[in-house]
Amino acid sequence: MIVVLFLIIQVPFKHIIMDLLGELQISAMGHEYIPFILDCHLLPRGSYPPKSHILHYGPSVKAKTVKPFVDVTVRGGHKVVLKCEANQNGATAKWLKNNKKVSEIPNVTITQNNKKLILTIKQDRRSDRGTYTCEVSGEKVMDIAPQVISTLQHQEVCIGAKITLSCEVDKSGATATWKKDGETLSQNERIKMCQRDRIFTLTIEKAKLADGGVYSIDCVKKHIGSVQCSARVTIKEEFDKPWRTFGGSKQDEVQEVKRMFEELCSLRPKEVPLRILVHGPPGAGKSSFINSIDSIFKGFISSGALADGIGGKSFTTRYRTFQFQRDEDWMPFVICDTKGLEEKGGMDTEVITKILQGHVKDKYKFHSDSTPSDQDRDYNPNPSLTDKVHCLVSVVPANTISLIEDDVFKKMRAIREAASDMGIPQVVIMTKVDDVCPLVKDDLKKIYRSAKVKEKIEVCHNALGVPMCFIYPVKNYHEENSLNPEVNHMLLDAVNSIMKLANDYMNALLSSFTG
Ligand SMILES: Nc1nc2c(ncn2[C@@H]2O[C@H](COP(=O)(O)OP(=O)(O)OP(=O)(O)O)[C@@H](O)[C@H]2O)c(=O)[nH]1
Ligand SMILES: [Mg+2]
Repeated sequence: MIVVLFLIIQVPFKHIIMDLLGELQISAMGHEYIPFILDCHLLPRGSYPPKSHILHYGPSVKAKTVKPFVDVTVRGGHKVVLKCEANQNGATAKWLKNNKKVSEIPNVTITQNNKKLILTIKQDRRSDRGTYTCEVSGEKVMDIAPQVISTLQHQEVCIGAKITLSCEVDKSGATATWKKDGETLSQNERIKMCQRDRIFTLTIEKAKLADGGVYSIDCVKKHIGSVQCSARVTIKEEFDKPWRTFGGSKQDEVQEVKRMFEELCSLRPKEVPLRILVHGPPGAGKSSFINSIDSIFKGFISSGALADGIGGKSFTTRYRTFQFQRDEDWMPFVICDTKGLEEKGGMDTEVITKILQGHVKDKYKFHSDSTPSDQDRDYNPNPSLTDKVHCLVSVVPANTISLIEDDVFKKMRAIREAASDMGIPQVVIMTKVDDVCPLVKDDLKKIYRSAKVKEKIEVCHNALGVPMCFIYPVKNYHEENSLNPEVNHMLLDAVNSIMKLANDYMNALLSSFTG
């Protein structure tokens, strides 16, 4: 390949004549005390210096110690001679190429004749490309800002993975400031910044959705100048591996759903029925959850527990108990529906506590200003073991979880406390996951790969204090008109876990009676 030696002199009053056919001539105008930079690039014929080689100027240092280079004419493949002159005999000169001592480069010789300082490149080779600087008596003729030689790269990172951004500049002694979306970053447990000579690295462990954005670095060489570069980091909302696996073995979906359903039907508690209570904010999907379980038993979309799409006040106004049937057999468990917890005031906590204790009969009509008492015909003064609740299920909508009033969460925590005092196990059903993550809406199998869903589960865990492992994301049947194995899979996974906990609690109650 034919190469052309480019010599660019960034000096005011200098005049450059270039012959792109392989010849370059530089003529000095004879100004003796003008500061200058000599930047020498050896490039393939016809190409131009890349943009990053454009020089930035820092403040000039005393130049009167040196005369400018004299005129130079260079032909491709020929020798290059760079000359300058000190203002006194015996001045010591240090030649640098890309900030490295030139003496380390075999192709180059340096000579000094009294005030004259000469650098000779024997033959122009690709490796001679670079920036040459002359320092006289420890004073640089001119220094230039650092240049980026390896820039930050745009990247797409899976949530939870490590983000690494690196950049290299051509000069030692620079310091860096990292920014994200224009805000200066500081180090913490997850974010580390390090520098190895000219290489700057930023690492962020366990990437979160909020880590996505534009990262930039500003490399500064004090009193000289600076250079910046930036890159966009995109966080993929899908984990590489699911963060939780569905219960059961990893068979074919339809087979697995059958197996889970059989497991549910084979439940044989020592006392029946096991009683499950759902509670939560209005419109959370409590009734839809019960309908969805009923649909799995019936084999078609059912609507025994009336659900409603108009928000605000609770659509369910009565305490209702639902039992499920498979062919001729009634299942040994019931799920009880309640009205949504009021945002302000009301007797919700007291009423639900009475339900937990087994004092409230089926079809009790909720009143916001009273609790069931032994005067009421729907009051059960002597609840049996099976009238009591054996598992409390809090239903929370994933799509509006952050909009739920604090007072509602307070009530839910108070109800959980009452249940805990009685030793009742607790589970959270997080509904409407399809509304929160398009990934899941398109493919329900991605439920445990979705970063959004995991984030909502964490919010729920923090708001209610229920361990993450007892929070089940589900999608209820709400718009479909036929069953779907993936919806059933999620629902059965949750229901099987609820029934195991309830059965376990029933066994504990029985052994405390007998023991
Ligand atoms: N997208 C989506 N919508 C749901 C889901 N579950 C329920 N819905 C819808 O949410 C709305 C409220 O559902 P309900 O089951 O009536 O909620 P609820 O908790 O019983 O409400 P109240 O009885 O009023 O306290 C209805 O329009 C349902 O169709 C779900 O998993 N995904
Ligand atoms: Mg309801």
